[in-house]
Amino acid sequence: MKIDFDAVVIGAGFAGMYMLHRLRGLGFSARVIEAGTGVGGTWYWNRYPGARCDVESVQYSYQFDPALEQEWEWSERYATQPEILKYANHVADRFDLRRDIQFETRVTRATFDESDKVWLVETDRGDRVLARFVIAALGCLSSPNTPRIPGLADFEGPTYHTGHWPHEGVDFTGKTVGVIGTGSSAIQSIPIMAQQAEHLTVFQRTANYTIPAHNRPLDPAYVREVKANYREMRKRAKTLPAGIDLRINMASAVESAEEERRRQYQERWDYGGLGFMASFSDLLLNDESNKTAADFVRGKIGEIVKDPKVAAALAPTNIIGCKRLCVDTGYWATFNRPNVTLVDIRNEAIERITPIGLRVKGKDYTFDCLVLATGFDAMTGALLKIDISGRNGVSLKQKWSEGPKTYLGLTMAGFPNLFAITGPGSPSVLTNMLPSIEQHVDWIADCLAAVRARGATVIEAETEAEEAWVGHVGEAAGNTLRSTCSSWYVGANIPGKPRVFMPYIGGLPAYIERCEAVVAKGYEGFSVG
Ligand code: N01
Repeated sequence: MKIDFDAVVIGAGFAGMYMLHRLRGLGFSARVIEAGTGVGGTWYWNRYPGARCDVESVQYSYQFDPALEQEWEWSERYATQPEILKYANHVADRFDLRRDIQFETRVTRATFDESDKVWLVETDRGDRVLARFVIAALGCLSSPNTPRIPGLADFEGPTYHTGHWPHEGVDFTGKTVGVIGTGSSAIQSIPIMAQQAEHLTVFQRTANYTIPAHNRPLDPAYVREVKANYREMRKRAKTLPAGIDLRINMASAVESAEEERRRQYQERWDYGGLGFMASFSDLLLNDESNKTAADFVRGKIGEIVKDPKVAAALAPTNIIGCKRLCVDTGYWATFNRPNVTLVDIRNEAIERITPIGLRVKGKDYTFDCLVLATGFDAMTGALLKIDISGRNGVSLKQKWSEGPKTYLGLTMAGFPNLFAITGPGSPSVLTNMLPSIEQHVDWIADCLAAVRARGATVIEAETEAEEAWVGHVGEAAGNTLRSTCSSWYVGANIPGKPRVFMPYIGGLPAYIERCEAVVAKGYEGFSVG
């Protein structure tokens, strides 16, 4: 049977772009299929006001090419979405990637043909492409969650989802705006929308923790220093659990004196960013320790927000860091503005969206525009949107009906030659995504080369190896407080989704070691034929 490509890669975000580059380098023919009109993935779609990366720009970048690393100049501590998208486009141009990317095309179905050991990939444009390997580079947070609130279609004004923002931007000047959600996307965009809108009403189901970003232009001397030491910095990052240097303090919060706790928290609050959770090593292991950090942030909210009732409603009650911590610029202070209203809906769901607003607790609110900052069907949503069938016609949907099952977060038993970059069961969203993406891409590229070198055409995870990995992922999750709340990590934001802690929480170094050991043992846990 004649195949069209050695590999089809789905998605042209940072994962798909680097995958294409590696495949080409190994002499494999490849086609990337991308739904958008351009590269960039997350940074192509999430164009809401204030969108930024909460990992510092010098760390949130590719490391596979030292020249690229040296030539690119980031302008701020935390890069904006437009700057990251510019970087993605620069990479696409520099490595001449576009000629193998088919844009504005969505993969709708992928079917494994057992007799010929090939995948038939079909698209919404009617393409039928035969490929030996399929690599899903779909992103972990790329399938927007539009909540099933009655009446949503009846709203007469424009509705915007933060994860699918209009390319031309939105000007809220003179408009009244309702925002549903208070996750990272809302926390980044609310301060900016509030500056534009005549009035902004925020509907908050769960109060959230956020730490100031203290964003600033990058000091050229600091950039020079980073560039001079990039190799060592990257190498060291791989030895840290999240793949980022968050300056982990190995002391325990409960065992430290009150004064020392305050000093640590204040220092990290003043420094800004995700490193707040690294103030002590047991914040996600011990309820009491966690409470000391949560109390500190609650205290800050009380200091910043002038109306005590609003401050109380904004104060989160759950475990800090259980849901992903947010990083903001002026979020709490925004609620001091006369044109911003907080509506606490923790005890009652939104009854319905009306043509001119929404109704909750029997009360009607009106606005011109509705913003859904309601997140994503994380980690599995984008893969399950594609109708994927493996051996014996079993669909991925069937296989994952009780939650995702993978071997190393990379492969699935029963789905030969199919790979997922940063799939469920890998550290992915608990780490700096760029190095995690590169590690997966390199692993897959080396794997394909090894299969070819053996004169084989098929590689497939064994069921026992997969079961053992799924067990290990679950066990690791059970050891932390992170799996204890209703977050998207456990699929709790999507009604009916099986409740399983999806990412691997054992840390990047242990994970990398395991992936390398599998290779060293001749692809242990895989059958190659
Ligand atoms: O989505 P979210 P997000 N009625 O799921 C609420 C990454 N990210 O887009 O918490 C009322 O966090 C929901 O309420 P609840 C980052 O990893 C990164 O903000 O489920 N409310 C919640 O408040 C992040 O964690 C950056 O009770 C409803 C909100 O909507 C992830 O993306 C920037 C509702 C959704 O929050 C997702 O963030 C932005 C309903 N029916 C995002 N349904 C960086 O800086 C949902 N909600 C890199």
